[in-house]
Amino acid sequence: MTDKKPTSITQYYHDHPDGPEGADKDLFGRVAESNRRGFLRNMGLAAMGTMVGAAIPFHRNMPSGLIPAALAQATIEGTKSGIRILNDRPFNAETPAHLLDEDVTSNSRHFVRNNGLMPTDMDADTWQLTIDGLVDKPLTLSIADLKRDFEVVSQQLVIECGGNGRAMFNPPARGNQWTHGAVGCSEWTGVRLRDVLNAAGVQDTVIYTAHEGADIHLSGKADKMPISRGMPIAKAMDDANLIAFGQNGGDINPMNGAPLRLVVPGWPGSCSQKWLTRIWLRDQVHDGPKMTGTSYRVPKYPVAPGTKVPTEDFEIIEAMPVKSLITSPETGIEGAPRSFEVRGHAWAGDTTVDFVDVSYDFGATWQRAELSAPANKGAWQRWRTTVELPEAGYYEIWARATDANGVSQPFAIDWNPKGYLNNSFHRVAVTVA
Ligand SMILES: Nc1nc2c(c(=O)[nH]1)N[C@H]1C(S)=C(S)[C@@H](COP(=O)(O)O)O[C@H]1N2
Ligand SMILES: [Mo]
Repeated sequence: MTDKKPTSITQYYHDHPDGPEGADKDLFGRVAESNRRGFLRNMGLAAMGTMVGAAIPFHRNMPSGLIPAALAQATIEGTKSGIRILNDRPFNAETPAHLLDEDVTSNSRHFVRNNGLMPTDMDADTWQLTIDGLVDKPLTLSIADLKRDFEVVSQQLVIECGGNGRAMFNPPARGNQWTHGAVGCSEWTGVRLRDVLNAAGVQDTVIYTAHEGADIHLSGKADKMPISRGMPIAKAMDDANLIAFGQNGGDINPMNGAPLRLVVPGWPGSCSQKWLTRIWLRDQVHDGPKMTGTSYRVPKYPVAPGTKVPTEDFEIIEAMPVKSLITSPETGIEGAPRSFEVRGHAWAGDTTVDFVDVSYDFGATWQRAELSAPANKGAWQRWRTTVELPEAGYYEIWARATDANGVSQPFAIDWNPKGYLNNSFHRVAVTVA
């Protein structure tokens, strides 16, 4: 038990001298991994009571390891609003589609996907980034060094989790049950990854990057990383990638990787390492945590739903597929007028969106939407159109984007074991008065 009065559950777990496991043990009397019900006892009960601001009459029924919803909410209070929490430890939250209506996603509405616990120290003044491995000159840079030695640019960039849409898989796929909202397009400020790699001198033998961050493994073990992914060097040299220290004109939201993160648009969000401390250049495909097995990997061939696929038949996900989101109207509205604007965003991995079509008759007919060019490479594109519905009743609005290679979103996608890459149409329910 720490003697300091904790101000939040995150801080309590962070500050505990025996790490998160010790915190669980103090609060619940046993570690969270246990399936049995624990008790909030003595000091744990007192600490929890202080944190929720009231006594907990039914504390004896609280499952071991349960973080009260009030506290999960409190950890994001003031920095996130309206986002839907899927999991509190590690913390994962998605943004309802209608809250993604802004052209540029505000900090408070950018989804959060954490594989571990946030770092305790996120001080921009002392932060250091190391570039090493197969480079001519290993570099250790502060954020001030980055700002001084490299061109600083701001770009709107899409980050989408590879598992966005997983909730619609049948049979269900394990993992966070993202519906549509594990995507965002903030304006990120930083330096180009390419410029920094060039300054270090990329050797000819390099084929892959490896990214490391300062977040903490759920076990609390210092020698374990929650996630460390990488990408082929050709993708790393794309000038859209940033080593970012700013989000939407201010600091990066702590949950989105402050004070320094990678932003790699178009590829699974997991390539965009948060709380970035190291980029290591390698002569082999990176094999860090969440690079191997079935993580961010899909079968090389279509499989029937529910099939067990041998791990050697999986390949690493690269560019994300073409996709669109309806951000207005909000799904479930009742009493809509016959005519209203339908709008949203569309994006397409490493390419751009050519057109977006909208249907209100379950896909029998489609009307073409107006579509804007991306603000810059890696940004999503705004689309809008006005629909005129023939009479009162229940309708579904569907949106379907087609990319510059002529590839369209499907009605339903091929199932895969981990539920990645679901780019089926977004459907919104509307009842007309
Ligand atoms: N250090 C670190 N970086 C990380 C992760 C993480 O858990 N730790 N999650 C990754 C995943 S899976 C995604 S989808 C994106 C999400 O970025 P966001 O939380 O800013 O939305 O961050 C990536 N970078
Ligand atoms: Mo992700």
